[in-house]
Amino acid sequence: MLLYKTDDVFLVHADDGELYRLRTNDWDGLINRDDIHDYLGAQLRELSPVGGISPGRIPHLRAPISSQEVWGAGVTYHRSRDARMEESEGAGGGDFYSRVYNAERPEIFFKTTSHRVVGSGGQVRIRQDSKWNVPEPELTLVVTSSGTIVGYTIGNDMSSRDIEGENPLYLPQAKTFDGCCALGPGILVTQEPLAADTAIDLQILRTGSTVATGSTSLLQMKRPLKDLVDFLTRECSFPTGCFLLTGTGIIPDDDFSLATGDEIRITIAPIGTLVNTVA
Ligand code: DO4
Ligand code: MG
Repeated sequence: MLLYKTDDVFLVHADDGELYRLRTNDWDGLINRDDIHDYLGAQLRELSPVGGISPGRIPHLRAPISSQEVWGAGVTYHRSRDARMEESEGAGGGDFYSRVYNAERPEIFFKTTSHRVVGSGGQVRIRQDSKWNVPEPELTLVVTSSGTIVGYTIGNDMSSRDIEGENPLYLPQAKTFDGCCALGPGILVTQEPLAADTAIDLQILRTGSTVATGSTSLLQMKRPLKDLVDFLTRECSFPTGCFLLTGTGIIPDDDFSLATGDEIRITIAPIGTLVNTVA
């Protein structure tokens, strides 16, 4: 089932195709439940479907986050390793990426708190002091405070490639700035792992025309999702759970940079499409 946060209510698009309005208004409490799947199932049995709203056009949709931090895993796909080795070659940083790709310990970095996150339909930003900016379309895990993966959403880890490439120590500036992350449209709550061949697709439109596309699948990911979560939660506690972006396998060609007004569409079919424009 798919869980959506809106300005005033939380909605569930259930497997019967209907939308239901939850009675709770505690998002933190809800998405931090290890038993959220069963809890929602029990709630739905007591609720009546909401009429008049199409699941594909939910009004006042918000990012599915409240007080959680967003973290990122990096260099989890070949494509990401290669692109970053190239962009940082001049700075002597190339070797770090192949080393982390092959190491037991993954790259994990703090991305942002929720106030820099937008939902589907919101505006992401590019840094004004950067000339080379890309979206990073990433499967994103919803992790509870016990370290359990209870759901999946779509994330866009907006990144400044020239700042990252100039010096690996500039990573926090390349990754964290206002409007640096989008999450949504909702959370897929499931007890089943996602299919191994789940596809991630990117499309970028400029004044209505497609200017970049890309596709990958979870088969291309180097590390099991559980390993990423285990490293993240080893020495960090998350009182209300957290989100973990799992890395990008799609990087547009080197001559591409985002521009104001671009529309970024990221699709992971079981979850939906995350749509954002660049402010
Ligand atoms: O080390 C740079 C960032 C890696 C990243 O964000 C990714 O691979 O998705
Ligand atoms: Mg990334």
